[in-house]
Amino acid sequence: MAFEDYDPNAGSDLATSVKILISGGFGVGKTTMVASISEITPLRTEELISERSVGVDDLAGVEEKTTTTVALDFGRITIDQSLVLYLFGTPGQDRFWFLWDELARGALGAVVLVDTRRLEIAFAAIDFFESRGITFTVAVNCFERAPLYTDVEVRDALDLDDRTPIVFCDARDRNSCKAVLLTLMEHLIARASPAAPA
Ligand SMILES: Nc1nc2c(ncn2[C@@H]2O[C@H](COP(=O)(O)OP(=O)(O)OP(=O)(O)O)[C@@H](O)[C@H]2O)c(=O)[nH]1
Ligand SMILES: [Mg+2]
Repeated sequence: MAFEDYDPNAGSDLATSVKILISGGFGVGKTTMVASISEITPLRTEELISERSVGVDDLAGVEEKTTTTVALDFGRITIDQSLVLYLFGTPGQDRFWFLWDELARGALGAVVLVDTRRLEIAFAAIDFFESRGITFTVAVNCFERAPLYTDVEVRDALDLDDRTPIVFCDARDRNSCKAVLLTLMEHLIARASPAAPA
């Protein structure tokens, strides 16, 4: 269902289900975010990063990482009795890009998680959503050793338009992840309102 068609007072007892993607580059915290926020045990498709990944996966900046998502993460969060979000975490590595089109099918919106130590790996996800007209919010996952930038600096570095919200979060913290999703939902509502610029 398109967001414009969503009517919380449609007279049905059934909640509306909305598909949201949690995306971004390799090792930015996508699986962590889905696990933090999901009210069901999340489905994960993690595989060990093996010696065979050497030269294939770029581990620079995330050397301590031992597993990686090879298909998707899946979780669910109930916003209220009329709205349930289904969360799909994308794989982060280039070699799983072919899955993104399938995962994005029917998605209402997306979160692009970024790590300020490796901002440039966010471009692929941003380009993907911009080119498909999928509304997204950027969430900076604040790793301890990552440089601190203001939202203005992040917007500038990622060449984002003024309307795309940027939020700072800790992917390990449920309330922080909830705030990210609420920002995305508010952005989707603003985009869908008749007064919103095209
Ligand atoms: N310090 C800190 N560590 C984090 C945070 N978020 C995630 N991590 C850690 O960073 C590592 C990468 O997190 P994942 O959630 O696997 O990242 P991902 O984006 O799903 O990775 P891929 O699926 O391989 O692309 C894990 O070891 C997490 O425990 C955070 O906010 N702070
Ligand atoms: Mg993952």
